[in-house]
Amino acid sequence: MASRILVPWALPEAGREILRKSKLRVTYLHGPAAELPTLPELIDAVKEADVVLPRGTQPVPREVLVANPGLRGVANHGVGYDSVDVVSATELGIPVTNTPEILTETTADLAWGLLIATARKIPQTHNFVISGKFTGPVGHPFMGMDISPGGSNRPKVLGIIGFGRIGRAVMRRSKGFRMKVIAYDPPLREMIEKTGGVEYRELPELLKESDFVTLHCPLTKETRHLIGKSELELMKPTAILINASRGPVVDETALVSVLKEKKIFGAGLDVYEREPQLAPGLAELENVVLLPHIGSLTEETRNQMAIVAAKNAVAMAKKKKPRHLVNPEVLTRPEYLRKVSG
Ligand code: 8YV
Repeated sequence: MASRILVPWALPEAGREILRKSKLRVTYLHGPAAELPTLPELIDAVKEADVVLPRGTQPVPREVLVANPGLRGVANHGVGYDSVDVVSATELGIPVTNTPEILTETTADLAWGLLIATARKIPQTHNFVISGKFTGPVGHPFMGMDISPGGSNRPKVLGIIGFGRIGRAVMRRSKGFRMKVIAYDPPLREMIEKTGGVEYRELPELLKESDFVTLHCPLTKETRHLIGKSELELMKPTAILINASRGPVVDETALVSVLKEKKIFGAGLDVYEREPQLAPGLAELENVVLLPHIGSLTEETRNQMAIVAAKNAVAMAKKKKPRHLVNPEVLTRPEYLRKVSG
């Protein structure tokens, strides 16, 4: 009997084509307007699947993983996999894959777009013009912040938290703005110190020194609320925070109060602590730019992510070792070996 792949969302056509060509049995589970299934619906559907291909950020908790003892793969459509209970998956002998590298440059572009839009109040001034209020020269409250050395000829300091592929891609883009780059990422300290054009800083020093702080770390128990009230209060009153990583890295309620009190200049967010809900008061602030998690949202990138996730799913459905395993230790677990030997 052909293996079964469950896709609990509206996977782009490029991915569907890979699944069609695999001749495996594929079930799509989502609403007419691409609404995601509820957790109970997902748990029910997984009972009839060998592999599940969730959308990035779509929760795959332990309840889903234990619903089918025969489940032998989770192929995540996304580089971040905090939405999947990987510890339980490994324990249950279930390999988990992601889609790295493809979206690195696309997400770094978006982080820069968010940084420039926040520093120069682009959405606010756009709304001002389209509302018919532009009747002559403008000044406060649209006064922006320089990213390049600007009038003071002082190089601005870019503080990168998380120096993985996307963090490094953000650094590459800073060259054009002649910025001084500092970075914080304890596991990658040695690499940072060996990398030209960037200096290592401990977190408090980075927060005090930076004109722009940009987050590019995965969401883990170490990075949850890495940026809370005390960290935000170390930042300069002229500083800007950018988050295109994961919402819970920042204590969003603390951020709202710091922004309300104008203790920092502004924030640009693409992700939220209780996504898609926003912390109370965030949407009312004038010193923020808020995007709906579009970091990787380009045609080319999402199609390529769909292709890679589909290929990972097909490999695991065919009991082959997939690329982009995030829990390679699963390959030696008896629970996994039992599933793929049968
Ligand atoms: C989402 C992302 O996964 O890759 C990630 O980690 O956050 C995004 O690309 C995206 O929403 C795709 O489903």
